[in-house]
Amino acid sequence: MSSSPDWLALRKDFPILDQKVHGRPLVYLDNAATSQKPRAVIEALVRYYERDNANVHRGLHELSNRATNHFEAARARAAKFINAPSADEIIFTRGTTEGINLVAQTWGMKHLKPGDVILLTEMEHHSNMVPWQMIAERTGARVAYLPVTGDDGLLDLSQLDSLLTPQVKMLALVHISNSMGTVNPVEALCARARKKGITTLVDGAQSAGHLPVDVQAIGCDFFVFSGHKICGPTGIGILWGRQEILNSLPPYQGGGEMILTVGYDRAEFKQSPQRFEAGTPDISGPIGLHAAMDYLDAIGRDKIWKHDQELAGYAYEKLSAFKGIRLFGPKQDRAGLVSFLLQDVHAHDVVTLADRAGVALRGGHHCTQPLMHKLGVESTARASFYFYNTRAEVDVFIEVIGEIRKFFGQ
Ligand code: 7TS
Repeated sequence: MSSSPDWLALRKDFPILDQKVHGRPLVYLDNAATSQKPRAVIEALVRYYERDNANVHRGLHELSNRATNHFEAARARAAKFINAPSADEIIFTRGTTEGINLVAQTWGMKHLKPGDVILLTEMEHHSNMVPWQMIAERTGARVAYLPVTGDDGLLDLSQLDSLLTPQVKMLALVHISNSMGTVNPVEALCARARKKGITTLVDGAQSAGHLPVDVQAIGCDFFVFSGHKICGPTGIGILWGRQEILNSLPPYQGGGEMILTVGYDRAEFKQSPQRFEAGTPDISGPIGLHAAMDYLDAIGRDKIWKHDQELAGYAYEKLSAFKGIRLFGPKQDRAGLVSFLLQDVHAHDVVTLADRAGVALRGGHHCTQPLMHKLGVESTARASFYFYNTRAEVDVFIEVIGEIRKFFGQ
């Protein structure tokens, strides 16, 4: 399929978008926080609960077999979605946050010792920062950061060599920044780390549903993302890790399903993925996520990416024309979001007034508080796009920002 998708027809797959908010047509530009769900995903969830609901992996009856088959088919689909070599390397989590916590607590407890360094970047989301700070505290390791150059939201790669010391054991970094829209050169960074024997984790929360992802091409050791940001349900995410690493790690939580045998004193554990999936999992989540991955790949993530970038580029260009506006993130090659501040107007006021006009934005530190501090701001306003957004919606957004400026006498 080389022709351009019919974006307006696709938009009709999302029932939620067809509504008014405060009397104005909803313009949903908070996709970096969570995406909306197409009918195909909603129907997959309903179908599962209406026909197949049973616990997985333990029943010998028909419904349990069906539920298990759907659940495991979703795992295989997730492997294909990111070109993982094996479905056994796919662990179902609650989301990106849980995936990173799982790696920090299992890999970190096994491999980190006093004096070791976990290298992050200054643009990490709190969920790729706090779990490492916590494990550093417990193991005596230390967290270090690859700096961001400034408002352009780029990594200062000139510092990399001096930061990649022999003490660095883990490089964990974000693929696409949720507050800046930066697309980081993860392949090159993982290759540099790998040469030095450093384990790598890539936070794909903002990338997995927006561009084609190939974990083998990226060359990382772990990759994490959330279902709810890629048209899937909330409460389900994916952690991919290399099989040899996963099977060498201690379990994350103990309980049913993750054991081979249990005695009163000790237990033996299964291999990945069951090793990391104690208890009854979220079953409908993977099934909904399966439908979401099918839906996105039927469109083509290469096309989604182009559409995202076009909308963000257009919005960035229009916003640049406003006098006194401060724009964050790279001028070129940005992902599908724009982060900005109007002169002397708090980001929360922008978001509240935009909401009155039906435009859903996000204002705040975007869970990148240290980066905001570094840039000398408390918060920014952010518009984040997805394939169901249109140029006409960007025009509404720009018009509304213009009205807000007038309201503040600008
Ligand atoms: N990493 C990045 C880069 C993110 O953008 C987010 C969520 C997370 C991790 C955490 O994902 P979760 O699904 O486990 O919560 N980002 C945002 C955001 O930008 N606005 O709300 C949530």
